[in-house]
Amino acid sequence: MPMQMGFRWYGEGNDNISLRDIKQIPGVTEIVWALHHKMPGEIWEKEEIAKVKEQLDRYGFNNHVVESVNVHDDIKTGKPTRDGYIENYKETIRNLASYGVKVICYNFMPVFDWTRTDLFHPVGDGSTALYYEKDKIKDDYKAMADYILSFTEKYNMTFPGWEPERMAELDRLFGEYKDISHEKLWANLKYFLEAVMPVCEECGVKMAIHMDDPPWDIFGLPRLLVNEENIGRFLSMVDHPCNCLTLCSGSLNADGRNNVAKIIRKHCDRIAFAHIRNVKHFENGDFSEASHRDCDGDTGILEILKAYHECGYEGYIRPDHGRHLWGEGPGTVRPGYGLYDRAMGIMYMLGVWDMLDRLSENR
Ligand SMILES: [Mn+2]
Repeated sequence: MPMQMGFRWYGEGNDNISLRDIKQIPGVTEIVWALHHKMPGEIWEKEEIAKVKEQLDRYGFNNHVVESVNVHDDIKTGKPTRDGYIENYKETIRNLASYGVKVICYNFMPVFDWTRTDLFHPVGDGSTALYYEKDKIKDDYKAMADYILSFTEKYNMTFPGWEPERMAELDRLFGEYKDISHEKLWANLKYFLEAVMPVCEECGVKMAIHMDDPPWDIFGLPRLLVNEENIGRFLSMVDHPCNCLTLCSGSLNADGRNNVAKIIRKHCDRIAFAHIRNVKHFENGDFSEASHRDCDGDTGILEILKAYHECGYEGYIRPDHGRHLWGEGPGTVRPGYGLYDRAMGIMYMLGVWDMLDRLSENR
């Protein structure tokens, strides 16, 4: 069985890209989906899951991968109320599994999900891409949240992890994380995983944690999934075959010291879901997202694909963010989730993969 190619889709009425469009991209068998109206901590009900499955079935797509079932902040901060939210999470795992879901992507980042300073930054060829300007992420978290939310209001779209309801409570949230050190966050992550692993095992579901994006502390908030050493710690801390990774090449390589291919070779058996994204670094620490072609960025896409191929990777994979092209921009696409560049990313990956197959057959 080869790797299984997916495409992230925000759902009927919530994404300008249709399943019909996606069907025309060669090689895509998986729709990476979610119930985006759900707040962290809410149970995903069977009827809602069934509805999405029906939509995907019509096009012959699998629903095996969900991204994301977000973890409630009370679990991350270890409040007494966490046990109730963990019970809800278990119920969601059971409900998802009963409709065929096999991998749940999630993250354990405090307060903020992915973070960028410009969502539509000119790349130089007429396209735009997500961009991170290091100097802009210092102490003023409110300015950054306002910037992201200005897109939400202007274009009437919400971004996963940036729900206005949560952002309205930033001061309260920051207060709750005041005493949460790296070690406390590790302990709370362990507590959560040890609680859900028996359900995962019983249902055949893998929990696949996404790397922190970017892979360093921001606004004084601790981040854990940031490098090879911490990934090793995470996997041995809860050494269970259902405790897996969403290895996001772009997130990790935002720190140029991370060698993603090396991490793949070391932990391939625990990677349930692969995100392929290319990042271009600038000398001052800024970075821009780039096309999936190896030479357009610094992530080492060819070496990464070669590592997956050598390991006989049979898990799920998808292009991660792409640039916005050919008329795509604010109001027509979600930042990073246009149609064209991700479709080209898929063709690039499949081209490399097919050739690696051919070369290994002839060996
Ligand atoms: Mn990713």
